[in-house]
Amino acid sequence: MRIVHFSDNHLGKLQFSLPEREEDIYRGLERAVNVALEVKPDLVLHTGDLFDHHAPHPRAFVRAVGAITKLLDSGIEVVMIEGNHDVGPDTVRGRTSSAIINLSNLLRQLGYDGFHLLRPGTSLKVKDVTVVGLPYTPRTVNVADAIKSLDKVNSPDRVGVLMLHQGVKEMIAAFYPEIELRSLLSTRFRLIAMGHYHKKVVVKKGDRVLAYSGSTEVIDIREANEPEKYVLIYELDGKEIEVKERTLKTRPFLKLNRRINKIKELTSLVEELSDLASSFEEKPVLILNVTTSELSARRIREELESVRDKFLYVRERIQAKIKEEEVEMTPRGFDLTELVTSMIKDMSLDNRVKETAIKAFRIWYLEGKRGDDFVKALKELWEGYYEDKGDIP
Ligand SMILES: [Mn+2]
Repeated sequence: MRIVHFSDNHLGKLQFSLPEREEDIYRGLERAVNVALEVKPDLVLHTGDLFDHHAPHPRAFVRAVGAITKLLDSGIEVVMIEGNHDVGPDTVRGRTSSAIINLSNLLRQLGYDGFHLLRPGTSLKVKDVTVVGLPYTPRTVNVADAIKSLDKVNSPDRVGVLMLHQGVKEMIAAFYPEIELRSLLSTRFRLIAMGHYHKKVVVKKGDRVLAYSGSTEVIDIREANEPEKYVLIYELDGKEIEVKERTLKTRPFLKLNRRINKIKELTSLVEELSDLASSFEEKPVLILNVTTSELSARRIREELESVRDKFLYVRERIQAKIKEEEVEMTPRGFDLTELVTSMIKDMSLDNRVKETAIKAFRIWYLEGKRGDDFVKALKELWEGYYEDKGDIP
């Protein structure tokens, strides 16, 4: 029994507002599908966030259908769960809409029966394996209990496989986890395939495997630190589950942190960037952080102009060092978080509103999220609130 696992393609994301990045992201899914076609598994597990939005652009939908039907046409069963990006509020109808439900309906209308969307209460049996899954479940719901009730389908003569789109505390860093590793280990699942976290993590505990395959392209700029992407392959025939991996080709991402004070250093940085860029087949994305105490940000930007064309996209952060006397702007012992929190608490607002405002402030100030990251974190906050009101079908 062979299983291929991939996740978090985020189709339809127009990263940096670049059509090239939209295309790269489609290719992430297509490359993962090609790996599956090559290794011929009995089953493909997709652990959510196939789409970046619950109402994806038709282009994203068409590409998804094209890729998934390639698998189905070659007799490979596809099992999927919904990630947090695949579902969202349908404000007109006052309920949650799911791009995966729409995909599933379309595939059924086209006559495919090898596509399975798993939700609590449904399971799939293939050979000696039973697969169950949970759609993304926010922290406002007891995720551990939901998993415990899925565990009931497990029988000793079959291999139990669980699919999740959640954060697991001990497996991921700097993310909002909904569950702890021990609550997964207290179940009888032999294989727990996960999505949500965009980096690959494989944990073996005795004869069981817990794994995040990661995303298939760099979706968030924070992934630029480790831009390698994978498809995981599980061989279930022996006593132990054997885990193999295949690296996916992705757009090169370069991240450089430099301290530049002299013009000479600036010129050699530009030369270095030029050499780096031409060492790749495809134009890379460059994330450049420059600190300077001598040069102006404008001077640095002017110099960078000559290499900008060699990259698909350059995101530069130029930080001029603040002089000593400017640093002590806030008196010692002053705690901005405390001040803002008590200000909000004093306001005559609904407690829920106050709580949300405090959380939003903390995301901005303590977690330091900005731009898209900040909007995404706010969205998650808001989705949690929305789901808590019981609007999930
Ligand atoms: Mn994701």
